[in-house]
Amino acid sequence: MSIENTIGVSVSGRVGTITINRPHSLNALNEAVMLELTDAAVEFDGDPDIGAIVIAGAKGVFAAGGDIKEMAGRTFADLYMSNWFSAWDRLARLRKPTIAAVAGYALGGGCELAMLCDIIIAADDAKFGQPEVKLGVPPGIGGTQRLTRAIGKAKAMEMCLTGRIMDAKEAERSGLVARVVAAAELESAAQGLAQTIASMSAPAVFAIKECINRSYESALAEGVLFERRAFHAAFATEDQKEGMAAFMEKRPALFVHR
Ligand code: CO8
Repeated sequence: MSIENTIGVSVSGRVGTITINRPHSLNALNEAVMLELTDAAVEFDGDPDIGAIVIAGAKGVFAAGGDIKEMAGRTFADLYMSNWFSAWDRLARLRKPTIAAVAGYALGGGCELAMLCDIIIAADDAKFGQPEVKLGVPPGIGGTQRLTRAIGKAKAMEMCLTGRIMDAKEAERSGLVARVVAAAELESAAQGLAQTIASMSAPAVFAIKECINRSYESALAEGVLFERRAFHAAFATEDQKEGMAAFMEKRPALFVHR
């Protein structure tokens, strides 16, 4: 799968994990990471034995952003003609839930990669920021859009316009991350969360992710109607029958993911 082996891939139970592994450059996201990571994620998304995907960084760092050394010499024509960064859109299209396990720096493209995931869990030493302004560029893979939706306009403006770094506590308080854990517990917390999600009915999980994402794209009434139809459709699945029977029979549900 790998071209330069910039990532590690592993499977535990129904969880697929992708670990960015370029510690000499603080896991900076070069083109190889972009292609290898998105390929691996798409592969997990198509694997019926995987129910959730964790994205992490090796050696106590998530990612210190796009690889500045790789991109410094590129021209407008290079980026425009290759539609550079568009491969990241593949992550936004995954149907399975993705969890970013963020330790240390999540800067620039690293913060944007975390925000491309459905849930961010942070170690207490995590640091989030969009410092691109200091390099003379705006964020490039959704930072101005997703950060604004996550933490609101005032804080997103402040962070993107100054490059200020936000610590884990502030990120949790601001709604950017779901939970902060001790750094030593990050991996087990992210795996535990992913295993819990992966044990649920996959059709229900897919529908919930679609419905929540729809809330960003639609008016409230349209979103509520979309959710109602998803609820109706769940009654066509075996898992709905099993889940409700298990409740009434006072036993754990055994989902078959269809
Ligand atoms: N790109 C390339 N190399 C990097 C990057 C980076 N983003 N970040 C760190 N490195 C390298 C350093 O150059 C250094 O290498 P060397 O030892 O060869 O000099 C090594 O990693 C260690 O870094 P430092 O010595 O700087 O470590 P410090 O602990 O002193 O500082 C910081 C850590 C604060 C994280 C600092 O390294 C830093 O500011 N890094 C840059 C952060 C940044 O500006 N990020 C935004 C980049 S632009 C972007 O993300 C746009 C989106 C692109 C998406 C691309 C997808 C393909």
